Amino acid sequence: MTKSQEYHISLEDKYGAHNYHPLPVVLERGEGIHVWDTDGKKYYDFLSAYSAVNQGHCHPSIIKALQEQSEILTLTSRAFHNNVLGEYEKFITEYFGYDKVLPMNTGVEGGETAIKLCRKWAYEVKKVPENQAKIIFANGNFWGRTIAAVSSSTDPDSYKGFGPYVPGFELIPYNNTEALEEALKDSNVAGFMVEPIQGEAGVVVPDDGYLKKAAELCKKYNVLFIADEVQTGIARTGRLTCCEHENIKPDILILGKALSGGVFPVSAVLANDDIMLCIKPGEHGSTFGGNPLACKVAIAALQVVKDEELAQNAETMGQIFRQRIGNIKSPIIEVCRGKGLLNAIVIKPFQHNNQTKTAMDVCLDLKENGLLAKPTHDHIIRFAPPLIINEDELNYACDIIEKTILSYR
Ligand code: IF1
Repeated sequence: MTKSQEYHISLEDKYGAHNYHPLPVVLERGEGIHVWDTDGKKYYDFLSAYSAVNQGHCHPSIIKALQEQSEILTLTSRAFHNNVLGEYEKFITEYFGYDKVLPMNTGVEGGETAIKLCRKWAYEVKKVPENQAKIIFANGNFWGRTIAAVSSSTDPDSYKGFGPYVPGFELIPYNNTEALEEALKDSNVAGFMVEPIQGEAGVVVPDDGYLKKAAELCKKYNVLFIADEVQTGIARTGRLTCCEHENIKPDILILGKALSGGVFPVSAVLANDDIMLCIKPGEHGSTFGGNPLACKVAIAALQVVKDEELAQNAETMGQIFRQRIGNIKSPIIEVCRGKGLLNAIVIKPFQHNNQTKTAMDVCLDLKENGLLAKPTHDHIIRFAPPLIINEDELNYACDIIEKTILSYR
């Protein structure tokens, strides 16, 4: 650790809340799939800011959109119309195939918006008695840090010490359609909100057909199927949305993160009129939601996904990644799993130089070898590079991972 890096970290330590424990690296530049630290060391970014920079760091056309609009009009609030919002709403609703979008800023605001929309629909359309609407979540879910989000969490690190919790949330096992059907029999259930692949839980991929069956059950019991695609969306798993792997269209689709290419906080909730119009003027909003700057950035970010065929690349590169990592002959890798370029390895804790090594230790060694990744929980390492990565770069990164894993022999 150089003096310069120690200085930057000391400022964060003294003046910033201690709500994170970052890897000991201080970044100062990002371009494409690479980031550089303050000493000029270059890294492969295999976290992509938790899948927010799918298009690569500082993508030129997204930055251009940001620069141009930032000199014209950045924010009007929704008290007035502007000449950008409608253009963006038309673009994104046609892009994903929904009647309407409710624009917000962060992923968790998207989740909150989806829950409010679902409850409103329950009272106005399904005729659930007032204040009795229930939303079903899966064990292991993660959709942010608000009180509602942690109220649905099964991870003590997320919810402990933040009660009392939001009522009307029920939990069932993930990847279990029998448990889901049992829960849906309650006529007060309004929605089932689920990640098509659970990111924070450790890239937990459900069985083929789970999502399709879940969507069918929701239809059967007149319950809204809400897909949290904040992390799995925007081409990350090898399709534009992860739900597309099973040809399902959620009643409510939540997007965030790479919707802006990591350039600006932009999230969106998409639904058709019969659901979206349950929220009337003045019943929901946000100061920055749908601001002209965010709209122009999001249009550019989505255009990049299409023009550079990022979903197709994620699919192809993901297969190579899982094949390469799956072939590493090492007793410490339990499994390599994922879809597209959202993958993870499960590490068996192991002894090395008379020390018990965990996923964090492996990430520290990966960093020394020029690749940045972060563990989720003690024994899982998520690998999620920008979707623009090409085959040579991917193989070079896999060489780094292989060299690091084999160094523990
Ligand atoms: C942190 C995790 C990932 C998300 C899904 C909604 C949101 C997220 C599926 C909320 C956000 C971020 C939050 C960030 C780290 C990161 C994360 F490790 F926390 F769980 F990606 F897996 N739905 N995930 O993954 O979006 O409000 O953050 O824009 O809080 O540490 P947000």
